[in-house]
Amino acid sequence: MSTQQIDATMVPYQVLNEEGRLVGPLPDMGASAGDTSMYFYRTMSLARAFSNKIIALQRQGRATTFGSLVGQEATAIGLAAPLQAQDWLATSYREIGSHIIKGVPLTTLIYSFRGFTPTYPQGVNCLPIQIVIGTQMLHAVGLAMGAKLSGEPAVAVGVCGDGATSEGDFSEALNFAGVYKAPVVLVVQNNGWAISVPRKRQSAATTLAVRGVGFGLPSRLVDGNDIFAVYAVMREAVERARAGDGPTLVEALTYRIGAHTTADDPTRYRDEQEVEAWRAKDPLARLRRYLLAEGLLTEESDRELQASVEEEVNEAASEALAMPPNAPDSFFAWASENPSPRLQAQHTEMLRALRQSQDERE
Ligand SMILES: Cc1ncc(C[n+]2csc(CCOP(=O)(O)OP(=O)(O)O)c2C)c(N)n1
Ligand SMILES: [Mg+2]
Repeated sequence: MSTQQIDATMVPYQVLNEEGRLVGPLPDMGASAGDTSMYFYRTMSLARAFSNKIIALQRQGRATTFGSLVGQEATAIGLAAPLQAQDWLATSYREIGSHIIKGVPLTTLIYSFRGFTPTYPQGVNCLPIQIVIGTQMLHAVGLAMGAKLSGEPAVAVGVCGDGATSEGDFSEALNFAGVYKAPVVLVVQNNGWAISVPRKRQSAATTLAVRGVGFGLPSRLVDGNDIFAVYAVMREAVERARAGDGPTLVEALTYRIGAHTTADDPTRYRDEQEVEAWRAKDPLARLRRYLLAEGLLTEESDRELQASVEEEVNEAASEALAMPPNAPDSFFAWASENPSPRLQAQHTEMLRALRQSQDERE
């Protein structure tokens, strides 16, 4: 590894600084950089409105436990924006914004947070969120290896948190990706905490990005609250993978402003001062300042945009709340095309238990 390659894992890449001023070149965002910047801003706003809505529904007893997305919108949107339709996405629960970008309807997402098995549309190539910490990194590498074997020009992106990097699955994913030169980008959303465990307890390595070097992977550290930087680094990594040049590890430095989930009280383990310092680096406020200065947004058009985003989320929520619950055993349909005898036995047992509890209620 050259000194330059090590530097890329130590110094976070930044394009838009905390005051919303450009400190690096804007990435190539297609025909209109202005339109794309506004698209990023709207989708980031949508992800925040989505998070606030589900937390409100949870408080009313109408949604399940939910992990706040607030503060991490630039990473979630920036990591998915360079993907094409045939590319695969395998994420955890903190990347709902990435699923929105990939084309999963809001209604489907909200339905899943009512506790029902969602039906992701065929062709969006996005796996449902993974709660078992770290496993989706192996799924992403597997999808990438499959695409390579079948000669499809598809890239896979796997995303996990800082805590997940201590799971064996994370190291195995990096190892397989490197050895098989899989067309995959592995992203770590380092938001400082794994519930109450701080980042420094996950690894003695100076950064998580530098861990990729030991697996022979080009690795990048990026300011995860800077949408342009995340997009630039991801675009380069995705295109490298598509060109047959292999995997990349990306660590995005961000922060979870809210609670881990609706079942968590972060005041018990972290300092309010730390939260305040990160609030000043808010990814949405930063982009907003830039857009206002560029004349792409005004106070009035922003108010309209925020109102339209809220309306979109509210409409999707009304629709999702009116949908009938799917059968409790519906997830068996997704487990395997040819269920094993053991899986069939589990299905039969579940149907029996459901009938029994139904009889007991009557
Ligand atoms: C294999 C496994 N072990 C433990 C848990 C319980 N758990 C849920 S979230 C979490 C912390 C994950 O932290 P991190 O990877 O940093 O993601 P973040 O929540 O910060 O986005 C843990 C330990 C789990 N879901 N899966
Ligand atoms: Mg974390």
